[in-house]
Amino acid sequence: MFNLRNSCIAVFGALGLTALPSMAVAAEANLQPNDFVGISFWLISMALVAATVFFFIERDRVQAKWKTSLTVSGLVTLVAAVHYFYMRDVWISTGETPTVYRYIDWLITVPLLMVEFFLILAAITKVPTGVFWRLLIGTTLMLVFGYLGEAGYINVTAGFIIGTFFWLVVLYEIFLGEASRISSADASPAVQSAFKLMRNIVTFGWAIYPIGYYLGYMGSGVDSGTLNIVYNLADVLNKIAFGLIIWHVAVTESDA
Ligand SMILES: *C/C=C(C)/C=C/C=C(C)/C=C/C1=C(C)CCCC1(C)C
Repeated sequence: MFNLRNSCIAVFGALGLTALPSMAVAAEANLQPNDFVGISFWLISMALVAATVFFFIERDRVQAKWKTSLTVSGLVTLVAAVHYFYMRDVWISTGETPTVYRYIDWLITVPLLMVEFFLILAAITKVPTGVFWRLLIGTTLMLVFGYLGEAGYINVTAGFIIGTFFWLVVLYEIFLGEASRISSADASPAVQSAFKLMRNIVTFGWAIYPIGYYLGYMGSGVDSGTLNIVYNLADVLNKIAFGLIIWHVAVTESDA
């Protein structure tokens, strides 16, 4: 049943959120009409706010066992929306790449995205907690080593190689490991197809970030404006579309 109280909390929470950065960052500069990177930050910020409200309101529509998955989707877009406000201000007022905000955002949202694989399986069958921990720890280490390399604490190439190793660890888990076996053996057709779509996103959608790292720090260099636009668009796929796949399977299974 539609729950007015929850919906109001989601909508007013989201509105309050949009006021945050203007209070914290004295943004002297305004968005210029030819600043396409800044415009992409704005667009994606708003899309993330809308997605957050949507996921939280849609929780009311699904069975209890699917609610956690939608909560997590909403938290991912909520955390990303707040970071996008700050990243947008950094870009608009300094023209610099907001790397540290990106990594803080990733450090929270990426493990949460990965845990969604566990959650959609756990909604329909028994899943050992080892799956949860491997997905969570694998993604966290991937990001920590990427950051250490990018920030200069360890060798750039070492950060890339070790980070990529942990990405492969989570890919193994969802393509060949226990999570993948549970999906093919025990999941309903709707959950199986969501699982497959989601792991393709983790393969192809996620590849954009290590490619950006490689080009920016190890290859011939890359224009920071282009890189930010590409990352911003990638986040639409990897955070919003990913959440919509989960929403779709939750609604399908609840109505079945
Ligand atoms: C919403 C944001 C997402 C899904 C970000 C994902 C980021 C990655 C998959 C980053 C991967 C990296 C490596 C595989 C190697 C080391 C450098 C990183 C951290 C860029």
